[in-house]
Formats: sequence, C-alpha cells, structure tokens
Amino acid sequence: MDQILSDFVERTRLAARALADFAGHLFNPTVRLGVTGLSRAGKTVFITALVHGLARGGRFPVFSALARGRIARAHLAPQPDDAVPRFEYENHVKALVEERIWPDSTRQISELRLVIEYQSESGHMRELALDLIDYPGEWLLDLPLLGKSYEDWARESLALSRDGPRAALAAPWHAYLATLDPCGKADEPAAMAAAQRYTAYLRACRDERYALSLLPPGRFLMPGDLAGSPALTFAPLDLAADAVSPDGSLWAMMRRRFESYKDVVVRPFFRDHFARLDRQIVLVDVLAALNAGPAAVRDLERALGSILGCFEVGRKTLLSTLFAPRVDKILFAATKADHLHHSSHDRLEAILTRMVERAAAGAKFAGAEADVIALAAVRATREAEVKRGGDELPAIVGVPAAGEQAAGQVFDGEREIALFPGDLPAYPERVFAQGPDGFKGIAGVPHEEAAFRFLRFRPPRIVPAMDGLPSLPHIRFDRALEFLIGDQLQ
Ligand SMILES: Nc1nc2c(ncn2[C@@H]2O[C@H](COP(=O)(O)OP(=O)(O)OP(=O)(O)O)[C@@H](O)[C@H]2O)c(=O)[nH]1
Ligand SMILES: [Mg+2]
Repeated sequence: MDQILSDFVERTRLAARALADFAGHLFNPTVRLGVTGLSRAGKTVFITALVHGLARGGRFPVFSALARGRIARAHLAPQPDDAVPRFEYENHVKALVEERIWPDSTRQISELRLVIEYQSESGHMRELALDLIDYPGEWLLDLPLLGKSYEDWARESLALSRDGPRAALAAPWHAYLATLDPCGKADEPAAMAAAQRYTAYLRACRDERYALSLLPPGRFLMPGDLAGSPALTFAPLDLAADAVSPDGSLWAMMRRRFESYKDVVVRPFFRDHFARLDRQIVLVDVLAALNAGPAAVRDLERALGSILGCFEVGRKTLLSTLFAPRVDKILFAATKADHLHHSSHDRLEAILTRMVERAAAGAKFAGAEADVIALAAVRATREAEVKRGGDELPAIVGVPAAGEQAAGQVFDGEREIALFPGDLPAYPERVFAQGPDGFKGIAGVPHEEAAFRFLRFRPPRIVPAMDGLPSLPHIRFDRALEFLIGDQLQ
C-alpha cells in the first residue's frame, strides 16, 4: 500500500512538473537533451564539443541549419535550475585545446543552457533553448534500483558477483560476508566493513583491465557530496531464500538504508533530470569493453538493458507530454570512433546495433525515432596507409596518452605514432560469443595476445583558424546533431 501511495505521489509530482515545463516551452521553445552514458563513455567531451561547435561554428556539413547559414548565433544563457552548478564549459575547452588534456571524471551534476538564434525555413528569426546536463556516469546505474526491493538487489548482486571474472575480484568481500549473520543484531561496524569491502570489489571491477559496467549503487564509486554518509553504509547480504528479516537485525538495517538511498538519492535525481528529457543520446564506449574481453561486452549489454528499461520512450502526444514525460527521439552512439580506421566505423555501428537490440528487448520504443551511430566528438587521430612487407595497411596516427602501453612500450604522451588498430569483425555476433568461442581480451590474456588493443590518445593539436577561433575536428558529430535537433531548427 505504501508503495502504491508513494508511486501515486511521485506520478502526480512528475505530471505537475511536466505541466510547468510544457507551459514554459510554449513561450520559450526548449529542448532538454539527455546526454546519457556510463562512466568514461564520453559525456563531458560530447557536451563540450557540442557547445563549442554551435557557439563557434564547427565544420558540420551534415547539420543543415548551420551548413545553410541559418544559425545566426548561439550563446550561453543563465540556466533554468538555480540549485545546480554550471557546467564548466570554458575550463573544459581550454584544457582540451590549450593543454591538450581530457576532462577529469565528473564528480557532480552540472547544467548549461545554450540559446540558438536561427532563421526558420520560412525566413523568421527564432530562438531555441537547448538545456544540457552533465553528471557522473556511475549514477546512471542507480535508476534500475528504483524498481527493486533490498532482497531482489542483494540476491542479484550476489549471483552476479559469483559469475566469470567477478568471482575472483569479489573473493575478499565474499569471505567477509560469510562471517555475517543477516538475522543477527544490527551492528554498525559490521555494516561499515561490509560496505567498504563491497565498494572495493566494485572498484576492482571497473579497472580498465576488466572494464565491467554493471556496478550499482553509483554513489559508492562516486559519492559526490554524500562521502561518508550513513545513506551509503549498506551492502548486499547473503539471504536465505525462505527467511524473513527479524526486527532489529542487520538485515532490517540494511534494508532501511537501501530504501533511504532510493528515496534521498535516486528518486530526486530521476525526477529532476531523467523524467524531464525531450531527446536523448546514449553514449557507449564499446571499444573499452572490446579491449577487456567477452565478459565486459556481456556486462555492458546487461547494464544498457537495465538502464533502457527505466526510460519512457515513445511518440509524443499532447496527453503523454502532460502526464508521462517521454523521449521521442533516441540516438545510440558508439564513442571514440577515432580509435579505428574509417573502414571499421560501419562495423562499430553494427556491433552497437546488435548490443542495444538485445539490451532493449524489454524496453518500449513505441513510435520513438531511434538510430545508431559511431562518432568521435573530438577526433584525436588522423589516418594514413602504412607499408608493412609488401602490403599497405590502414593505420591511424596520433599521440598515445602518457602511460599507455603497447608491444612492450610505455608511451610518454609526446611522441606521435602510427598504429594499426586491427579490424572489427564483419559479423557483429562474433563479439558476443562467450566461453571458449569468445575472443581474447586483456582481462584474460597478456596485452600482446588480445584480439583488440585500442589505445587512449591525447587530444589533437589544433591550429587556430584565420579568425583565431579553432574548431574541433570530429567524426560524424554533425550527423548526430542533425538527428537530435535538426527538426527543431526548421
Ligand atoms: N579519442 C577520443 N577520446 C575520447 C572522446 N571522447 C571521450 N574520450 C576519452 O574518454 C574519456 C572519458 O570521456 P569523458 O567525456 O570524460 O567521459 P564521461 O562520460 O564524462 O565520464 P564520467 O564523467 O566519468 O561519467 C576521455 O578522458 C578521453 O580519454 C573522443 O571523442 N575521442
Ligand atoms: Mg564526465
């Protein structure tokens, strides 16, 4: 009953907010664009490149409003939500262009409003406000928790932690868990120790070598302003199937904290951000999973599946806009396509298509326009043909980030190299095979034996244009913009 009531209250709040947003949009056309993605997927770089490209006029031949000269100006404006910090656009661009370093992992939510002044196809001057929100990717994995009880979550997390490469990483946490009696008395030090060991296990899974994606709760890895708070002092317990939790037990305490985590942390994040989106781009780092191996690919697919189930995606109607805010266009993008030669870009798209098809099986996309693209928001490499023996191989040229390793070398972040990154398979299904049929990744074999080795590159050296305003090189970024907002600028 409590659950039904709180769902009802939540729905009512969402509807009230949607109504206010709708009225606001009537007078000031606005698109809230959700840039969604797990940690390190490329959200902060994407938003920086988007704002830079529109405000400074990037080279976007496929983005028709800009290519046809209909965009007069795009400028930053005060954001709508006063309580949210501003996205540090200027600092991110300066770091990318002048220092040639990528942004740090995002630790807090931030927001930015870009106002695009354009001439409509009928010749009238109009304005479109584009609201963008950046947040730590880890937090995205909290959304699926909203539909789960503590018991569901504990059982699922434990089963997952016994699977594949996770089992070894979870061993210290499992050993501690075996000493705990869920029905025993609530015990604060035990809860803290369990939460710490569980967090250490999640952190180990995220390591580049394993590149596992399904790691909730998100605040354990990226606590934001909640570091050390009791809301984060819980963890899964090993629960017997038919048991019930006695009052005053460790189990009851963990359950209470899990519920308050959902109430205090997850629900407001969902309500204030995700439930209000108009359009969505889902960024996916497929290449990091391919580096690590088949278990990482499967994990990424599972994580995407659990996230996609949380969004209302479908055709917008007046009623649905008022009562169930929903996304009417969704673009899935494989990021960092500049790590590959262009001959493999279509194959990268094909792999992501298969991945989201399988992941989205349970999600409703009724009537929504969906597409898949491989892109690089900031292109860090260029292409070249390299002679090896009598053959010409398609290579990419760039400066590997300091500390990256390949073929026994450690790179210093200064020297440029030409690299043959390897071909992606012609049949996307191949990368989903598990067990003995699966490909080899660095989670299981030394670097030299891995099927794929995509290095991280430093941001490109950018030569300022004649007017002193540099534009950022990219791959297919304009195609993404056309899909996401092209129709709003007609
Ligand atoms: N070559 C290349 N690398 C990119 C690109 N976009 C992102 N990267 C790499 O991916 C890393 C993560 O990008 P971010 O934009 O910080 O990712 P994020 O999704 O904001 O990550 P969190 O803030 O941790 O959630 C960067 O440090 C770069 O190494 C791109 O377009 N090209
Ligand atoms: Mg970020």
